[in-house]
Amino acid sequence: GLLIKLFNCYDYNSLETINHHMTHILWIHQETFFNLVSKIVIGQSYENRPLNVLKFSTGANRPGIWFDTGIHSREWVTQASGIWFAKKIVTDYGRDPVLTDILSNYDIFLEIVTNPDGFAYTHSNDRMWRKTRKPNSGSSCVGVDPNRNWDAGFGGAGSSSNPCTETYRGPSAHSEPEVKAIVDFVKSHGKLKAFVSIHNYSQMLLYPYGYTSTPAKDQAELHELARKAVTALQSLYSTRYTYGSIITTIYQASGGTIDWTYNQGIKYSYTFELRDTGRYGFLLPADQIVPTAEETWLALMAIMEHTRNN
Ligand code: ING
Ligand code: ZN
Repeated sequence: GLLIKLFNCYDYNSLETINHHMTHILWIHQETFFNLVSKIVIGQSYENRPLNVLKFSTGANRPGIWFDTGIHSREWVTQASGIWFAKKIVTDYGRDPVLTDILSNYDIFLEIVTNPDGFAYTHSNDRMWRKTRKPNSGSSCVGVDPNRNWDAGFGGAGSSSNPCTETYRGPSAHSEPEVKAIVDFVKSHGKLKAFVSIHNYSQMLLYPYGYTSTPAKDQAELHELARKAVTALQSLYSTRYTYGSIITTIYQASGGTIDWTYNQGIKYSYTFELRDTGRYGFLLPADQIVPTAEETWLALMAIMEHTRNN
């Protein structure tokens, strides 16, 4: 029936259905655990959609852990996993001692549809749309790559000045409202300790840097934690991940999200590339959503545990 359709995690959902999921999570869990989860709006997209962030919190003035999914709109398994993570958090709080302890010390922020204009467009017009939907002056091509738009090596190699390419960096750093909203949030929060930005596909766990081959000063620790996280992920369904810095593991990319957050002082800055390695790519079958989310959660827990212990 309708309810089963509305709240079915096992399929890819429209923006409206994802918003229904979020409302449902808010209703149920505000009754059960008063105030565990709330919704904050950190800004508006170019097409004036709210930029919604779920906040999981059990006390005031806590440091924070950030997760985002769907900054590239066509990466549908990420938004779908984001919904699963939200349900997992509200289900496991008070039951899983490790998550409960993390939530006794940290707030968790989760932006599920980080590029809502692009996401709506992947449903209405072009399943393979990656960028934002802001027009570019002097060009008939639309959109900016929101993972090349950050003020970290902005304009360098591994990004494009051509608005008609998939890696167009935009006219200036933080030109995209979807990016600027996160920048403002990170700065005003001031106490984020981990920042994880989730993409697909390639089965990789990446840490800074992407714009330079100079190693991050915490490279040894980031590498060891990546190894632990990938080991945890692999323990469930034997999914193999590679890991390392962005530039040495995937390719050089300038203006990326986690290079900026790392330079802001958020040591545990990571990017995931979820399933698969290219057989289905962005068109990952829906029956892989739950296993992908489940295994990824184990890696996220490893990152959160390490953050709590350090
Ligand atoms: N891959 C990422 C991209 O934006 C990446 C790889 C990750 C680049 C982190 C820079 C920083 O190209 C996908 N699939 O989007
Ligand atoms: Zn991506």
